[in-house]
Amino acid sequence: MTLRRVLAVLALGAAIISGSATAEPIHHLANGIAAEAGSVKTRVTALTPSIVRVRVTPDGKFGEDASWAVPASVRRESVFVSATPDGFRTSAVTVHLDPATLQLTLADLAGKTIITDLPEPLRFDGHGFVLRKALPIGEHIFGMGDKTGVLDRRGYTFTNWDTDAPGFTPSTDPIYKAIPFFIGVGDAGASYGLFLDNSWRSTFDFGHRNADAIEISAQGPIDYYLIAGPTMADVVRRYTDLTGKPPLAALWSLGYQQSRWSYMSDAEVRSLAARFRQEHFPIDVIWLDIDYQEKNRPFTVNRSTFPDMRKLVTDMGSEGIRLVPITDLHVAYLPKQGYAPFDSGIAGNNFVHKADGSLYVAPVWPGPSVFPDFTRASTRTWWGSLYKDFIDDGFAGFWNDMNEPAVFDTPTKTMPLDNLHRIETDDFAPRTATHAEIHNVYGMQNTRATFEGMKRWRPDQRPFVMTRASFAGGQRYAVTWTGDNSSTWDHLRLSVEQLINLSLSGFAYSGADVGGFTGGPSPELMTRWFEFAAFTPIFRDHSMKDAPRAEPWVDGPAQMAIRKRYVEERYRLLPYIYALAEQNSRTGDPIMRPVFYDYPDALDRGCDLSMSFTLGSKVLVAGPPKPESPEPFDICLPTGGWYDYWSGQAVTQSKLTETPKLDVLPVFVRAGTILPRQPLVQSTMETPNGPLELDVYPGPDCSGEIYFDDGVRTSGPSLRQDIQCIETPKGIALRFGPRQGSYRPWWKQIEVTVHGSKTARMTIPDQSRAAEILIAAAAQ
Ligand code: NBV
Repeated sequence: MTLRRVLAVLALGAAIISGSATAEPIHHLANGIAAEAGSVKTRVTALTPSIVRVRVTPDGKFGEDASWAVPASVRRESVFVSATPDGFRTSAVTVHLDPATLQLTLADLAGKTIITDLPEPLRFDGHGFVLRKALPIGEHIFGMGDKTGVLDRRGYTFTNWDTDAPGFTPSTDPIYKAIPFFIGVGDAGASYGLFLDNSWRSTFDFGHRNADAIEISAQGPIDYYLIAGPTMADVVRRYTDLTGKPPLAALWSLGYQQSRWSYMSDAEVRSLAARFRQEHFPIDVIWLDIDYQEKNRPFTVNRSTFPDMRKLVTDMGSEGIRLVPITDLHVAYLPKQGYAPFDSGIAGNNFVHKADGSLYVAPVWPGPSVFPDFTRASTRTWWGSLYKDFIDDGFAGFWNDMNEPAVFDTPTKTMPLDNLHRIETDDFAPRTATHAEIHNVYGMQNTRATFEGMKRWRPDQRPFVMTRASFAGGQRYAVTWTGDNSSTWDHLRLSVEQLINLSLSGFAYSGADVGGFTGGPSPELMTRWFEFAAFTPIFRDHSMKDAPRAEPWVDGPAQMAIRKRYVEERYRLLPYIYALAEQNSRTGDPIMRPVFYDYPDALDRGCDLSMSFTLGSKVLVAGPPKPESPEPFDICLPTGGWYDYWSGQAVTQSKLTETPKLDVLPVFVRAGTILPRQPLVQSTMETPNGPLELDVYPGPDCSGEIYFDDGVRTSGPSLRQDIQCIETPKGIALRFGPRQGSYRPWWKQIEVTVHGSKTARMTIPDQSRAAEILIAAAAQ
C-alpha cells in the first residue's frame, strides 16, 4: 500500500494490512529489523534477549521516542541480534515477520510460538488502530492492574481509562487505574507478557468478541513490548525492568493502618490512638481524610479542630503512631484571597488550560478548583514544594486521592478531553497535548511530584505516597489501594483478585479498604477481611463518612480478639514480609503472588484459586473461595510438602477439604522453609524485646533469609544473611551463611523452632558469622 492509498483508506474509515500489499524486504538492524508494507512501517528491536519492542506507524512516520512508563535509559538499551531470513534471533527468542502482512511471531529457540499475530494483524480506522494476536485454547490472562471481573481475564474486554468509580461492582470497568499490561499463561505455566506503551484510552479484548483473538485497540502510537518468560516470574521481573521496581517501602507502611473519612479532630485522633494502645492492638499509622483541612482546601489545616498539628504528630510519634494526611490535587480557585497554593500556582503558570487557552476551573471538594499541569517538570517541582510545611510538621507520608482526575458535576467525571497540558519533561519534545492523551498518566505524574517533593524535603527518609489513580510504571512513586469498594462478601472476594493482579502489574504494595468503604460490614465479614488483609501488602481499615464505625473493636470483644490475633500474627511475620519487600525492590518479584507464580502446577488442578495466594514463595493462604458460605471447600496444595502454619504439623495430603471456621484462615508453609519472625510489638517504632525467631519447616532445599535495616532511611547499613537447614544423622542443623552488612540487629539470641511431628525448640546465641549449629533433640 502506498502512503497515499493508506491515507485514502484512513479517510474512508478502514484499512487492513493484508497479503495484497507489496512486500518489501526486511531490513536488518544491529538490534532488530525494520520493514514496510506500503506506507505502514514497523521496527522490531531487542532491548534485552527477552524483551522485544515493536513500533508500527501507518503513515510512514514514527512519532517521537518518548514514554511515561519506560525511562529513556531503559528504552535505549539494546542487544546485538543475529539476522535470520525472516527476522532475527537473540540468545533467548526468535522473531519472525511476514513482510507482506507484517504478521509477527515471537518464538523460543526451539521454535515454539510464544505469541503470534493473527493473519490480519493490524487494522487502522480513521481514529486509531487494532492489533490482533492469537489467543490459543487454554491460555489464561492475568495482569491489567486493579480491574474488576475475575482473576483470569480471558473472555472479557477491558478499557484502560483512569476513572473515579465510587460504588463500583465486580463488573464495573474501567475503574481507577490504567495498566495496559497482561501476562498470557499457556501449557505448563509457559508465560509471556505484552505491555502497550500508550497513554491514550485503550481497549483490550481477551477472547470476548472472538474466542481465538486478543484485540488491542487505541488511539496514539503503536508502541508495545513483548516479554518472553518462560516463567511468570521471568515476565514480571522483566516487566519491572522496563517500567521500574517499587523502591523499598518504609517498614511502618507494612504495619496496621487505621483510617476513616474522617477522624474529625485532634481529640478524636488522640482518643483513637489511646484506644489502640489500651486494647494492646498493634498499629503504626492513622490517616487524616479531607476534614482536617480548612474547607477542603489542600495544604490547609482547620485550626479550630486541629489547633496544633505539629504537636499532634509529635505526640502520636511518641505513641509509635505515624500520621498520613490526604492532599488532593485540585487546588481551590481562590484568586486574591491569600491562599498560597493557588497564588504560587498561578504565578508559575502551573495549571491546566482549556482548549481556548483560558484557565480550566471546575468543581471538586473545595468548590471551584484548578488542576496542576503535572506533565511539566517545573509544575511538579512547584507541587513538591507545597509539602515543605507538612514535612516539617512531621507527617510520615501523603495520600493522593481523586487524581484520575475526578471532577464533580460532569457526566464524564473528569476534565474535557480537549483541555491542554504542556509536556515539558524527560526526553519528550516540548509540546502541548490534549487531556485525551494525558488523562491516564495524570495521576501517576501527580504521585511523581509528591514523591519527589518528599525526597527533596526529607532526603534521608523513604517517601511514602498512596495513590488511587496511576499508570504503568506508577509503582516507582506510590503504593496504591483499590478505591471505593463496598462492605460485601463479593468485594472481599474481588479485592483478593484485584490485589493479585495489581501485584503482577508491578504494584507490589497494594491494599483494599478493609471492611469495605461503603455500607458497613457485618461482624463476620469484617473479621474475615482482617484475616485476609493480614497477609496482603498494605493493611488499611478505611470507611466512608456516615457509614457505621469500622474500627477493630466495634463488634465486641469476641470479634476483636480474632482480628487482633491476625494483626499480631502480621507483626510477628514482619521480618519475613520486610525481606520480601526488599527482594521486590531488587528483583520485581511481588510480595503477594498468585499460587501459580511459584507453583505453575497449581493452575490447572481444578481447584478454585481465586481466594488463594502466596506471601513470597513460602507462605500460602488458602481462603474459602466463597468466604460467606459455611460449606466445606477444597484446598489444592501445590506438589511438594507443606505444613499447617497454625499447628506446625506437616500436611500429608495434597488436596484437603476444609470446613470454614470464622476464626481460622487456612495458611500453609512450604516444606523446606526457614521463616524469620519476631516478638510481638505494638508498632514498628518499638524495638522487639527478645530473640529473633527462626521457624524451621524441614524439607528439600531448606532455606531462609534475613534482611534488616533501620526501616526508614534511604541509605544506611543493612544486614543480610542466608540460612540453610540440613538433616544430619544427629538431627536438624542450621547452617548460617556469612552476615553481610553492618546493621546491628536488636537480638542477642535466636530462638529456633523445628516443626514437624515433634516440635523442637532451642535458643542459641546470635550468629553473626558463618556457622553450623545442631539443633539438639530435633524432631526426626
Ligand atoms: O476523601 C474522601 C474520600 C476517601 O475517603 C476515599 O477513600 C476516596 O476513594 N474520597 C474518595 C473522596 C470522596 C468519595 C465519595
